[in-house]
Formats: sequence, C-alpha cells, structure tokens
Amino acid sequence: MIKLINLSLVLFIFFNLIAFDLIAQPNMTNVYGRRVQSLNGKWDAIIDLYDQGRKNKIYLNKKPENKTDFYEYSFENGLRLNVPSDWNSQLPELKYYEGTIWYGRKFNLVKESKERLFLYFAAVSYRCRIYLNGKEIAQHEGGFTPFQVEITDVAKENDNFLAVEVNNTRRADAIPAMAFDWWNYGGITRDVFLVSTPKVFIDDYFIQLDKTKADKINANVKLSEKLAYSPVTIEIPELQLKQTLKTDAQGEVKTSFIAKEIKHWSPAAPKLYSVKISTQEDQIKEEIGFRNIWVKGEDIFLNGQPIFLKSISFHEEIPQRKGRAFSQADAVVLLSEAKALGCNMIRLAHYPQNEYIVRMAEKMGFLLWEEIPIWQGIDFENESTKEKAGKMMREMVDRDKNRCALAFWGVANETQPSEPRNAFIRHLIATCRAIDTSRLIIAAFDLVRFNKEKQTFVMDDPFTKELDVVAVNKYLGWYDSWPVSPDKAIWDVAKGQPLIISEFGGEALYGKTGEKDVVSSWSEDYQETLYKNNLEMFKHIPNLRGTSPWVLFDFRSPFRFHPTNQDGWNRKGLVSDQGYRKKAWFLMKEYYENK
Ligand code: GCB
Repeated sequence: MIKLINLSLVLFIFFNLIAFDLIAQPNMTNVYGRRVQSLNGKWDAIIDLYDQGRKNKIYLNKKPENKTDFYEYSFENGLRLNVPSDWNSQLPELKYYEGTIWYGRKFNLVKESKERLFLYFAAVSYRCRIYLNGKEIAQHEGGFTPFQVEITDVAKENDNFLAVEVNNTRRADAIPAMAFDWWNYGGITRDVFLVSTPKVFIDDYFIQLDKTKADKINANVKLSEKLAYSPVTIEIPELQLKQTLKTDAQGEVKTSFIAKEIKHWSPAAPKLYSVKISTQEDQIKEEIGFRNIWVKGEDIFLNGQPIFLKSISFHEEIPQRKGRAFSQADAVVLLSEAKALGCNMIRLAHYPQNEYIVRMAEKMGFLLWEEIPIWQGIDFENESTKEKAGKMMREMVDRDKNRCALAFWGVANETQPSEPRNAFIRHLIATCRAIDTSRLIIAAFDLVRFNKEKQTFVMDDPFTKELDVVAVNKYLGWYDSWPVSPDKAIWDVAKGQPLIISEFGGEALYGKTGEKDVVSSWSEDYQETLYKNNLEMFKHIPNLRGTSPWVLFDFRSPFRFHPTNQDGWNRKGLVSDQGYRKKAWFLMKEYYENK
C-alpha cells in the first residue's frame, strides 16, 4: 500500500515537472526591436471539434511509408488559414466555432552556431500547445498576452514542422469565463516570429522617468544569464546621455540619469527619444518617452499639471471585417477615429490589445488604460484562476512597461465585494507592483446606486481605497432610468479620490430615427438625448477627472440578440459597424473640445 502511494506520488511529481517545464518561458523585452524572421502568412489547418488530434499525434505530420501504412489526417491540401487572424472571420462555418483547430506550417532557417533561437507568439486565443518537429515544446493559456519558447536545440536548418493546437472553448475557470460581451475569437490572432539572439543577450530593461523627479530617468537592464562584470552601455544620444556599467552577480545593472533638457511626453506633444542599449554581443534600440503621472487628493497630475482624461474605449476589432484587429494598418484605423473625437486617452477594453495599437497610440499622443479580462463572472475562489490572472498581469505589465503612454493598469471590471474577490485583486496589484510601482492602479465598478434619503448617488465598496483612481460604469438612461433629472443628479462617490466615469452610453442603430425620449426606439435621436443628459450630470460630480463613453465602434457580441436592432452587435458605438458617425459622436466631440 505504502509502496503504491509512493509510486503515485513520484508519478504525480514527475508529470507535474514535465508540465511545468512546458509552460512558456518569461518573455524577452521588445521583440519588435530584435532580429526576427516572420512566420506570418498562410498556415495549413485541421478542424478538430472532438479533440482527437492529440491522441492521434497528428503533430507528427506522418506520411505513409509502406503498403499497409495510412493516416487519417493530413495538413497538406486542406484548409488554409491566415496568421495572424481569428478563424471566425475566415470561413462562414467558423463564425461561432468554439473548440480546437490545429495549425501547421514548415519553415527553414539559417542557423548560426553563436546564436540562440526563440519562437514568439504575440497572442493565441485562448489556450494552446506548441509542437516542433514532433515534440511538444510549450503550452500557454490566455488569449491576449505574448509568450516565447527557446528552440535553439530543437530547430533544424531545413524542413522544420511547427504545429499549434489552439482551443477557444469557454470555461468557468478561464479569464474571461463563460459569458462576456464580445466575440470569442479563436486562433493565432497576432504575429508569430522566430527571434535570433546572441548566446548572452539583453533580456529585459525598464527605462522610464522617475515618478516624482521631472529630470531623473531610471534605468534597469538585465542580461539573459547571471553574468557578473559584463559591461552594459545605455545611451540617449539626443540628450547626450551615456553610461557604461558592469553587471552585478544577477547579470543586472541599475542606474539613473539626470536630464535637465528633457522634453516630457504628453498627449499634446508626444515626444519620444531613441534609446540604445548595448553589450559586447548584443544591441537593442527603442523609442521611449518620458513623463510622470501621479495622484494628489482628487486630482491626477501629468508632468506636474492637473489633467482631465478625455477617454474612449474600443475592442480589438475591425467592425467592417467582422474580425480581430492585428496589424499596424488596423491600429491606424482604430486610433484615427479616437483622435478625431478629441480624445487624450484610450481605455483598451477589456484585455491587452496588440502592440501595434499600444505603440501607435503612444506616437499619436494617447494615454492608455490597459487591463486583463477580469470581466464579471470570474471564479475568484479558484486558486488556479488566481494564479492564471497573476501570470496574465505579469505578461501585460512586462510587455508594456517601457511605454510612457501607459498610465493605468486596470485590475478588474464590474466585480462584487467579497473576501475572495479582494484577495484575488490584491494578488494582481502585488504582481503588478513587483514589476512597476510607477503607474496608477484602477478598477471599474458598477455599484453606484441612488440613495433616496440623501437624494445622492453613492457607492459602497471599501476596496476602492486600495486603488489610486476609482472608475465607475453607469448606464443612466439605458439600463437604469433616471431617479432625478440630470441637472439634480448629485454624486458622492469615492470622495477624496479621483473618479473616472469609465462607461456610459446606450444603443442606437445607425440611420434609425425615432422619438428622442423613447429608449426602445434604438434611434440615434434617443442616443443623443442620453448623451446630453449624462454630460449634464457630469457637472455635478465634484471629483470627476475623466470620462470614457462606451464605446467608439459598434462591436460584435453573441450577448446581443435583438433580431432587427442588434443582430449579434452591441450597438452602443458612437460609430456604426460600417464606419459612420452617429449623432451622439458630434455631441461628445463638442464636449471634449470644450474640456
Ligand atoms: C458593461 C461592460 C461592457 C459591456 C457594456 C454593455 O458594463 O463593462 O463590457 O459591453 O457594459 O454594453 O452593456
């Protein structure tokens, strides 16, 4: 008996070690600034609704070798899918598909003996296993953050076969969980690269302006190996700053620069500096901006000046294509419309969006709020869900910590008070703080209610005190009817802290006219009234420091099944699915112009 228990214990530890080994490794910083070979393009694909592929080892990609051999699959001459892209928008029969699809492709490479090679996936939605030349080499869960795996020893010069098993089945322990108000796009939705590095390379760096000192730049650089006394040079040529330092026993250098002549980044003047980091073997370049942001009392200060956040949200979706946004060109489409509206900030809803969007937003002068998809219905009591969320947070903060546009890390959207929820969110805040203490922590709540005795809007959730900035989603005139007229709507919410209205709005089918006071008219006229009323109410929120209407574009969502007005779309967009501006867009633009 004891022997049996021991054996199962040994087996348990053994299999867990194997599984642990396969979890994708921490990501190197700034893959887009490195030497890469793109693996984007057409990939072969196999739909595997009943999950038979793994047990049949189809990743071996075998071909019959003798008269009795046969295989009931082939990656060749079948379905072909674009990478990057979701699968749902590529074939009518994949529109609602939730399950497994296998992707396969061959590639060759030039192998230098002094180099290391990594496979980098900017995002795969939602969970995946990676197989190279018949061997499983990595697993990843989470549809919106990148991962990498070293393949130096597994890759050959010619005829590598790469298979990716992708699954987007919704699960109660996943993030997001079973139901959410956007499309459950599956697939290899972002870039895939082969990254070459020297043996010892610049693995990570964090270079940003000091949180409080306007002329002090802090810089940390970490090598891929724990190599001491290795010289690392950090340069900002335009500011005539340069230092060469020796690494400590951890292979790290930490330093700071005083830059009296620095021009701070801001939405009005999004100045970026070219920064160069080099070692004897490696070199990497980046465009980095310098600004600081902090909270004092009820105000938010950017570079020492109080700021009002004129924000907007969008999903990572091109409505006209009915699919995920993934390219630089897509980023321009989405962000240009936010620019035209007069925004100085984007709330990237509800998950980390691709790096083209983040980097382009920084260049165009938008502050950013980035969040992981902790969206209603998360299993806060599940330890493994908590671990997963922490990992997502780490992957997001690590990817974007050098982007000065990043002002807010979002830790939750619409959660209800409970001890497990508090512990869960505290874990996310601690995970974030372990990497970055300079950004503001924010969460969006939907608990504001009208207190009849006080004739005031109030919110009870003591957790708000643990945040730098409090945000509220409130749909007055849509989900909630007005308990008082908008000019009498007094707010007493998160007193002593800055407050952002992170969502408000209502649905309108583009081109539909109707009675301007009837919600169910689904008309642009009613949506305009709703905006008028909310903008009036905002005058009575003393600590209001920003607004973010929901939402810039109509977006696809199976949540929305009114046959004529919605038809699988959330119609709260200020811009229609065809790219036309609705009446409320112009009202919002005027509001932002005058702010
Ligand atoms: C919300 C959610 C957002 C939804 C929106 C709506 O509160 O945060 O994801 O899409 O409401 O349209 O109901």
